[in-house]
Amino acid sequence: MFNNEYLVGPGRQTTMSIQLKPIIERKPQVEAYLHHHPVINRVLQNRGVSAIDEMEYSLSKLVDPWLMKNMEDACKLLHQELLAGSKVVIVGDFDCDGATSTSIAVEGLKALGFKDVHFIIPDRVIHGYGLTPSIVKLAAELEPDLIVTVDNGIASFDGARAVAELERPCKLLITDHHLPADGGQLPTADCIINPNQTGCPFPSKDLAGCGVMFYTIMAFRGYLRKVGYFEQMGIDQPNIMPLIDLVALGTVADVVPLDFNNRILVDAGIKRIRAGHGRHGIMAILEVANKNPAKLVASDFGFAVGPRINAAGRLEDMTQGINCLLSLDYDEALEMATRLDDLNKQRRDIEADHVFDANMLIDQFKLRERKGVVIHDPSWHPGVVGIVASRIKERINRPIICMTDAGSAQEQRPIYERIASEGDAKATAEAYQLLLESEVKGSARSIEGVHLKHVLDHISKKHPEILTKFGGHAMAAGLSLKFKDLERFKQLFDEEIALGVTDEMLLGSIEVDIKNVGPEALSLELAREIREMGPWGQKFPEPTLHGRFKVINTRVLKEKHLKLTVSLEDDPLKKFDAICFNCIEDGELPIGDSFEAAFVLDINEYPPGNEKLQLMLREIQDPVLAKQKALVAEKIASVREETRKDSALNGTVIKQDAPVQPREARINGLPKMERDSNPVSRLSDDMRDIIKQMKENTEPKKHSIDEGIAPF
Ligand SMILES: [Mn+2]
Repeated sequence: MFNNEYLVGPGRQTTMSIQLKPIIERKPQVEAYLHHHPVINRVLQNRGVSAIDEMEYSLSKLVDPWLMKNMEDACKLLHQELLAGSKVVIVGDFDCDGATSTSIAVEGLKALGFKDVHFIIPDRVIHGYGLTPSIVKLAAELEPDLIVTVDNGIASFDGARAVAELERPCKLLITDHHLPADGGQLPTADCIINPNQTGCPFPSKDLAGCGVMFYTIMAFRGYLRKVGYFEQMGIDQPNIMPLIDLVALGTVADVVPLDFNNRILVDAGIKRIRAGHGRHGIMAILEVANKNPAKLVASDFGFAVGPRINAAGRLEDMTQGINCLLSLDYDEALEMATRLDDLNKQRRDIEADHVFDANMLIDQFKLRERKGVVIHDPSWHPGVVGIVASRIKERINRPIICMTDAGSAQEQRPIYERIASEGDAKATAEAYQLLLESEVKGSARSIEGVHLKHVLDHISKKHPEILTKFGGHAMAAGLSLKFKDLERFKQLFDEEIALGVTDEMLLGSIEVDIKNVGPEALSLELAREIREMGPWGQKFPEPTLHGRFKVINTRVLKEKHLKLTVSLEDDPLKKFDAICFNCIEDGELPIGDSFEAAFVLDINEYPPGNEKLQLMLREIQDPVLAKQKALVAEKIASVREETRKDSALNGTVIKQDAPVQPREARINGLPKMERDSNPVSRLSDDMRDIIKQMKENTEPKKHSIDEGIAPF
């Protein structure tokens, strides 16, 4: 093996080291010859595609909805309620999958004849996730005859009981895609549709919540056709295809694996939008996001549309996102999309602010020395902690939990702070007791190989008193606990992760399809072909290549992205445009430098109408850069340490989990440099200065009197 460890600076007294992530070439899963282009052939083999028609997506190849357990019962129930003229309340969820599922349910049921359809979305802070008794209470105010959950409900035992106990009788249809509780127990409902419930033969287990609801609508339409409903009513069978763009959006935004069935759904949605037939809401969001609908790819749902919808659920109320998706008027939709875009900008600012805080806590408390990291800041926004956890995970590559006072601690902390400021010791102690008993909650993100839900299961089995609530998947989870147990939980989480994690896992790796590609792999034609072969996404990744390059030219864009002209190391004459996003903090690439990179083939369309190949560099690997990066990281850590000392001198001690000053006071206590409204770009400037200084200091010395002379 090659030595990929670089110590910082010769002879420096430091323990900091930077290791390059190994680049791993994916192995072919099949041997079949699939495509005339060797790159695409290998990409498909790597993904286990066994015949080329698996890349031809047609709705006729969708898995049969009648394979879903209880589908017949669900249709009978819906038919009964339709004939009875029932009032339906959809209970959705506050993320993009929940919003698209809700929209599909509302629009689909109305299209099939329901006249009185309403929806409610729980508030993340007030009700929490799922069909909770409090959301049932809210739904009951609308006097429904039928409650339909979408993208939630499979583990809502109390909520289902609350529906059964309603004074006014109300049926319950649960549709969900999440895993049932440990042991497979299900809540009591009139009918449950979920491909992941025990005994459901539906083969595609990766449907998102929106996919499950779309399947229910699809089956129900078939059922109504079979019983002659449309004939009796003298109406044409309604077209449900206009729902497919919602299915595509929710499926990509929920990051479920894009298995064959999901790729068919996503592809159909993308084609509809590319042809200009997307719904007003989605078209309007694409417009405010500056995306050309005719060139839409799956990742645009994940990076452009999804975040704008999600911003509503994070900062205000997902009803805004759903109203935009359901809007029947383009101008109205555009107005709503503009509002969503504003919310998304706010979300980005809040996120940058929190990420800055989190980085500071990590450096200050040397949290990189832990295997599993838990950080808590009472002022963080509960709708944003999940993204903050994702960002920090990318940086430190460890399982991480970001927590805030979203539970009862949010009410208790200001009370405690007020009493404490009044100076009555006894009252303060009592208020602090109440604060200790109150609840904090957070969002967890994991790395490859660490199953978060299992980790939390283990902790909960060994220490049943610690976690008041938790749930989730392998890569993401949510949890609540009492503030008094926080320090102990930090320890337990670290220990539990340490049991299963290896150094290799903490280092991470980069997977590519082909290593050391030559010029034949770098063409606009291939880039176009790859784009047309999509959708690419979760568990069916966009083709990623690896090559060795030489820097011909570099230019910094918007103070954070690097635009380069490069050539392949072995072929210096052919030049290629390349771009690397958000990499300026990593250091500089000198002209003439050689580096390795993992990249995807991207098409740059600026100026419009002029398509050019652009290599989108996902990861640059260069020993020189790695050294710089380590130096920069160390320098930044020391700047932060000084900042902390300064703010301590100013009387604003930032101490984790101690009673914390109101946010404004804290921010005002920081030196000017750190208080820029956009700390990320601010930091970039600092770092460029540091890099510049460093370069001056590491310029090869012409000669040195010490050189070659023994110290004795
Ligand atoms: Mn979902």
